[in-house]
Amino acid sequence: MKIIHTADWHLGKNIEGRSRLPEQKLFLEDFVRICGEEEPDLILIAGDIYDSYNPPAYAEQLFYDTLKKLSRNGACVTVIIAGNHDNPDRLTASGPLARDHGIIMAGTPGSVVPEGSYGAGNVTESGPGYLHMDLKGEKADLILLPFPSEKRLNEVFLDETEEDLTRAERYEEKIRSIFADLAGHFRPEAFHIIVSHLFVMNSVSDGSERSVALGGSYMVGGGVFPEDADYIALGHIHKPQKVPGLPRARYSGAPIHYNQREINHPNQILAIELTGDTPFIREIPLPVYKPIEIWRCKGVSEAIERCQIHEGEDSWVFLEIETNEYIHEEDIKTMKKLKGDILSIRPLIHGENDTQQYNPGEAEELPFEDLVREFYRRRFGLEMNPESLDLLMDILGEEDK
Ligand SMILES: [Mn+2]
Repeated sequence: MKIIHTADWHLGKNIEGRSRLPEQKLFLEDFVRICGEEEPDLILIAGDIYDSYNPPAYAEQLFYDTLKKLSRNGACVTVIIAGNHDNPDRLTASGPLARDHGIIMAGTPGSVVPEGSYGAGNVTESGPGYLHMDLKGEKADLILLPFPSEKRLNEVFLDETEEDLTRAERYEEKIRSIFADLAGHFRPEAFHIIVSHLFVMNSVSDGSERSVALGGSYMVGGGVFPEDADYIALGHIHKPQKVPGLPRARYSGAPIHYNQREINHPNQILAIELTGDTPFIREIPLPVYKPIEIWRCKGVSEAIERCQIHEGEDSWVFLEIETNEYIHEEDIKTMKKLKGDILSIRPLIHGENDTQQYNPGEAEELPFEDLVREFYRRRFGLEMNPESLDLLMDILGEEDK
């Protein structure tokens, strides 16, 4: 059985208010082409299809158009789960119409995929969180766990764990027991596949999902997964990676660099051949459709010169200028006229921006409020206004309750 695994498309996502749609279109064209060449039996999209609960109409249109092409008239089954950025109900609303194209969707933990035919696939049995499928003479048993926020889990699965555990421990315990229970439905003669969108410990975070650990779910250890899974397709972390100690679990990573912290990641999708023994996993590289660059210049004239040299090049630029004075509006206009895709121009006042470099361990120790203030200072070169900070702390406090 041949599988293609991808995740974290974030369709509709912008950068500093500028659309990434042209890049997303290029990726989807490549994805359709690669899947046409590879001819997988199964495509797994492990969450964060869209970037927001209310994706723009063009993003939805792009998604549906892509799904239709991927199905090769139903020859390939595509399985989609919701990530934390997706609206589960909205994502799966088209489910009944999508069935003929071999598309299976799960929005929330515990969703039941109706039995019946999905293109070339036939779901012969299903229940909350799992399904059995016949697919071109082979059998595949799937466990689908869309983004398991604490809230979504509590709505579906009852909590019977011990009182003396911390919330994070209780959460991990719950995830472990969900997988263990669902693995009880694995048939010995079938391939065992898990698709989920969550943060597994020891994964190297890229920064962009850090807030999620604060806003509704926690990291879990790799031990939460059942041992007899043949492949575990994960989404949520944008840097492609293996989960330490779990050779069969992978994050495919995002197909596009979505912020400055992601620019050194490779972009790729994964092709997996399941044969009954160890899965054979192949990384299929994707091009960087439009690179994000950080230019640090010594003074305004150097910055203008650099804009001239790179005039007309297709890249996003964060421009940092070392200076002791105010950057004049005229100079900013000149730079932006030369290089249209400058996302921000940030003055680096001498001696102020190189202070306070935390080691990762140190930063973990600091109160969240201090980290936010420091982040804001570094990002914008300004103090965060106290009202905004209070509001943020209030919102996070409510989340805790
Ligand atoms: Mn995510």
